Amino acid sequence: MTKRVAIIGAGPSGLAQLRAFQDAAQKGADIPEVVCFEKQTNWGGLWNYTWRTGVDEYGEPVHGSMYRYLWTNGPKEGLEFADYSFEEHFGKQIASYPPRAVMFDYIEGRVKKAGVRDWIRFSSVIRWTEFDAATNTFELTVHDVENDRVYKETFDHVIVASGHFSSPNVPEYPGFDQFYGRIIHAHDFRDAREFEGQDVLVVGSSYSAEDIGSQCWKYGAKTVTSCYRSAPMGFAWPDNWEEKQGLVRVEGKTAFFRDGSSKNVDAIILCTGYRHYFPFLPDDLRLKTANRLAARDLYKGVVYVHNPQMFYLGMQDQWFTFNMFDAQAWYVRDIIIGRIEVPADKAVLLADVADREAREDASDDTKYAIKYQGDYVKELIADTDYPSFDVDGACHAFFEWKNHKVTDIMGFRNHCYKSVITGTMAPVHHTPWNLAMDDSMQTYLQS
Ligand code: FAD
Ligand code: NA7
Repeated sequence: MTKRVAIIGAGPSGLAQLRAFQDAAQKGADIPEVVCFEKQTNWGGLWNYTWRTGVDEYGEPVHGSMYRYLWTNGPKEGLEFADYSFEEHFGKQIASYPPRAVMFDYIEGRVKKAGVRDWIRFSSVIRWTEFDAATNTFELTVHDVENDRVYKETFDHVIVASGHFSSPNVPEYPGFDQFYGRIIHAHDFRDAREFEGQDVLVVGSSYSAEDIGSQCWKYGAKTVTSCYRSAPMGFAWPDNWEEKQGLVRVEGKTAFFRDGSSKNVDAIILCTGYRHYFPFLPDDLRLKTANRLAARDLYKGVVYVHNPQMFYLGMQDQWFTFNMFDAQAWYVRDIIIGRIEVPADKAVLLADVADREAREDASDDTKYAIKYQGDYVKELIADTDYPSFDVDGACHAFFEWKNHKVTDIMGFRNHCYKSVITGTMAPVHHTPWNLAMDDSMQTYLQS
């Protein structure tokens, strides 16, 4: 095959795409030349931890939003690769909420085994992409930042796997410029010990607010105050955690809230989400979507309706992650190698998107949303040779996880679930999450 395919990003989505092509090649299929461009010096995307914030050693915006002591915020049984189980990687079943380093090792294990590292050009930032309608090809402008060399290359397909939890959404509130303390976005949060003994305010009521607040609580913040714009998280928080209505303004060290109350705080952490940000794409190729399950303008959640030679992976809001990226990557691979046909009529593609949006909008119930995304995973894997697995079982693990959080928000990570890939039950972890200060892989994997 003479086609050339560019993948932008070697995080879990881009790596899924590499593994999908490698799997087809291993089974004898004719595959295109695949080149993956990764701006960091290593693979793993957000799971590749960095202490850096702001810009990296080359002056590029730091991609990483993960922090020390991060443990998965959902059970690993919901994200396990169908072709590479945790048991295969670690040689035994492990507890259900692994810390970041353990997850990184697992992600890396599969692609090391596949032998695809040579397909990736590291320290290579995609600066610009252009489509030439005359030749039906894309021209990518690449900056090899290590050698400070800019060059252009041509491809038949572009697969954008650059993630969407990196470029922060940073609101400003009156008085921020005069605040007597530190104000950061979750993207720049690294080590909770920085806030030991402090009164911390987290703004937002989603995953980052919950987990960064919990991290600060675990590592010794004096108090945690969280505040919401739309709806409270509503968990049974510990005594020194108070949930308040929306932030209105700050004055000196005092934060004022919508219900008229106020609180003195030392630091403000904006857990206000992220933006889909593609500075390397022109208007006609750039995805513009909210963070939702039915991402806008993506047929089957992956094919860009305005140019079906271009694909996006992992652009949805996520209950399912790694196994959904796999389902998407196998599907995109099969389009590229001619096993799956994309309808030529753009109206059909748009109708598919509209149907997905309508089905998502039909309910705001959490169980419905989890099942909706599970059904999406099933829909894609039904059309490819990605190993079939018990998606409903994974949904069930998510339902249980949700209940465990309601029962005990600081203890939900002490529960364990059954693998839908190997059928084995995870062991109970040796130390409850709130007491496990050492999150090294060595300590976590001790029986
Ligand atoms: P990313 O992991 O963001 O990878 C994108 C890659 O693209 C990066 O390596 C980046 O350097 C590269 N890139 C970007 N722009 C360019 C460019 N111009 N040129 C070249 N390369 C580029 N998911 C879970 O399943 N469980 C969790 O517990 C969990 N916790 C999370 C905690 C935090 C704080 C965050 C922010 C996310 C979390 N997630 C979690 C979700 C996370 O989005 C996915 O797990 C996963 O990392 C997404 O993979 P991705 O490859 O799509 O994107
Ligand atoms: P999310 O899930 O997109 O949530 C963003 C939160 O920020 C949400 O509660 C928003 O409130 C809130 N928000 C957004 N803008 C504002 C302003 N201007 N003021 C106050 N609050 C605001 O992002 P997360 O970072 O929590 O999670 C992203 C991923 O990281 C997730 O997949 C996890 O795995 C980790 P709203 O409800 O919209 O009113």
